[in-house]
Amino acid sequence: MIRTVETTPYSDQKPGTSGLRKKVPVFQQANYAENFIQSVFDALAGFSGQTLVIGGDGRYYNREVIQKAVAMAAANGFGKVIVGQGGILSTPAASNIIRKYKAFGGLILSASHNPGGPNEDFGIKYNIGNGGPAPEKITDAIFARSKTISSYRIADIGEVDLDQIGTFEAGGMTVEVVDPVKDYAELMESLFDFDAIRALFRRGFRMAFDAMHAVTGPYAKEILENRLGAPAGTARKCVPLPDFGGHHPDPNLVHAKHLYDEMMGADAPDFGAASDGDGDRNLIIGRGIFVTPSDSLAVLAANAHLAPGYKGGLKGIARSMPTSAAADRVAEKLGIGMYETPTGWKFFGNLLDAGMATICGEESAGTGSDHVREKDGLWAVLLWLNILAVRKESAKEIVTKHWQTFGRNYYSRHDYEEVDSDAANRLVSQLRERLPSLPGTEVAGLRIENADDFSYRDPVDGSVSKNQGIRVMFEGGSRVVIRLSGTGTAGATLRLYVERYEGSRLDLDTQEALADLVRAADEIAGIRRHTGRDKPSVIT
Ligand code: G16
Repeated sequence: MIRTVETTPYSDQKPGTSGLRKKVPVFQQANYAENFIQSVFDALAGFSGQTLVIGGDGRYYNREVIQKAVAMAAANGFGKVIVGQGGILSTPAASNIIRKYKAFGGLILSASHNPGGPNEDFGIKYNIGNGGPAPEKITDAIFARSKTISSYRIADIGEVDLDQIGTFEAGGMTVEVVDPVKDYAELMESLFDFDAIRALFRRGFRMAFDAMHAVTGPYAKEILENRLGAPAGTARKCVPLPDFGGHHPDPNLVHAKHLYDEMMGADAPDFGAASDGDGDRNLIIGRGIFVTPSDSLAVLAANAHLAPGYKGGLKGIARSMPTSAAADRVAEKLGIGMYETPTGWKFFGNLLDAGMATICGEESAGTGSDHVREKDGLWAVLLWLNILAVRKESAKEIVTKHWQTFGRNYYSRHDYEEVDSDAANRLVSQLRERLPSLPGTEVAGLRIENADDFSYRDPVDGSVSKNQGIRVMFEGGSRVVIRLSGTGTAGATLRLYVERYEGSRLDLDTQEALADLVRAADEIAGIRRHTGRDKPSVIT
């Protein structure tokens, strides 16, 4: 039986950089998740009888919302849902399944790298038929609908069994529960030289992969240990837990510090990596060297042809604006297109669909390619492994040679988390007003060449996205970028991105190399004055 349930709108269901993210108690309010899911369906057209993919990262409240989503999909006329066993699908695996089985779209339940648990974060994101995050025109329509919604439709189908792989009928709709790993593992085998990587492990290569008790665990175990022959124990913390073991599943130098320390230690493995809550981010640490996501993008782009899936070369490279320009130098050398987009993987979708870019990356630990339409943590790790297996050099040697060829973009991001939202907005609006007066002036001994608020015109569909981050460019190619995060769930997170290019001085300490730029940023934007903080909460 299909029920139409009356509801009243919530005013705060505006999707951020990557879907709707809120604390679990917010999602647990009466009809909160239902309102948002119905708003998604109402913003779409033409899905009657079509397939919807549903899966999540296993965090607290995942199973409950999946049950609601399945029952609502049935009531709204979908012909079939494909659900990952146990409600599990990593974000890149969901993207792959949407594409492979030509689904209409998918609901991905995740708050990515944010913590999980009864009082932590939850999220819902809609992906379109190309497998990628819905573009702004759809997320705007979802938000508009959420403000006027008065009812939702749900089928009385009871609790469906998500734990058995198989196909059954529920509410007039087909439900297929699938192995979350199989299709994804096959895709990886089609892209990378598994024989070469197997031989690498046979030569005694040691690796530490930290799944952070998040969704990548089962994928890493199957691919690294079962298919590639890495010794048991290579993949660690592989059981996804609803609270990620009480930690932030954020693969950065703060939340994966234990891995960093191990990789810098005397008996370090050859290669260390980690991924986040929903499996789309990656952390790469070679023995004795942390590889920034921006550098990783550049190294992967320069060496991708060594993997079978990319042996024909790249069509182009895309990066988000705050990501360092290291990849730009690779694109220039390869003579291919380079695209600079706003923060948010959704902005890469059109470039990938149009065949203008093959590899994309972001400073926020995201790298991926045209194999899916999401960033992909394990994909990045496997491409690194493929390159290490072919070049037979260490990660440190590969990165050092890369800098010797292209120069080095010293890069760091300083985050001020849970800042008072009014103070953060005031900082940004005052800085925006000052922009026209900045060029030609000198701050902290540095001369400002240009300053603007980044605006992007999508070269494929012509859509324009304004106010995507304030850039202050200095003479000599250094720059600072300031923007507010679109993924936090408490207060505002102010991000300061700092970058300096050096052609030949390649072994400076990163924070020392950037210190004058950090001072300049504070002088220009009044970060300490506005936030009341004397230092960032996280430096990556
Ligand atoms: C999401 C987006 C990324 C973005 C990141 C940080 O990643 O998909 O494109 O770079 O958030 O965004 P912000 O700076 O606005 O917080 P994820 O892994 O959280 O889905």
